[in-house]
Amino acid sequence: MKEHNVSAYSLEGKVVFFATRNFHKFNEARHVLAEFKIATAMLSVEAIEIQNDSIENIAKASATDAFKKTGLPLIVEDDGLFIEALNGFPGPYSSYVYKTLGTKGILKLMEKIEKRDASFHSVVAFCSPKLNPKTFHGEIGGEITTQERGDHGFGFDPIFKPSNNSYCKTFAEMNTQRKNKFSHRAKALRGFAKWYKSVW
Ligand code: ITT
Repeated sequence: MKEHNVSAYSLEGKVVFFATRNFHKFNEARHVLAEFKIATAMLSVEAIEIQNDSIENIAKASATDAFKKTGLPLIVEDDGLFIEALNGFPGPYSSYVYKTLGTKGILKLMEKIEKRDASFHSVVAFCSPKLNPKTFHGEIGGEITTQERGDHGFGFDPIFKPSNNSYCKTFAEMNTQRKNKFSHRAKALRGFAKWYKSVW
């Protein structure tokens, strides 16, 4: 599917509000949800991001806060990059670490480390007047490369290579459609979409 083909008009009238300030996340999500004939609307709301060891708790708190601020049923999606050799760091602190150390800082931390296994985790939290936040998980294993590769995507994409792609590419060397075949976010969103279509 071409990016510009995803339009609310071609879908079946189901619209999901996605509270995020990250356009890349929204763009990936709208393609995944379109597979289920669900349109996605980006709500650029500043939702609270609590400090917590669990990205599930962070996603639930953000979804509840965004729902209180907007009154709309919505999803929030929170992610973490977990690097095995660093005992799961940055994990729930990925956002802060990206802003402070960035991809170059992570590569520096890993300079002498040979075992480079890592995983990306995603939690989608749905909040509505009818139920407490409901969550859906997605995960992809891979490794941290030794240098940045690729111009697509965002965040840690240039240094993360998912393990189950025969192309040996980083996420930043893939377009949105290919990344959506593997990604933590796409997996969590597909779980959400199946549930959403069955109950709404
Ligand atoms: P929100 O407004 O939705 O909270 P965010 O950019 O703060 O967007 P997260 O807290 O969910 O995003 O993500 C934590 C960090 O991990 C953040 O720095 C992202 O850039 C990075 N990240 C998340 N998903 C990623 C992905 O698919 N590829 C690369 N980096 C990602």
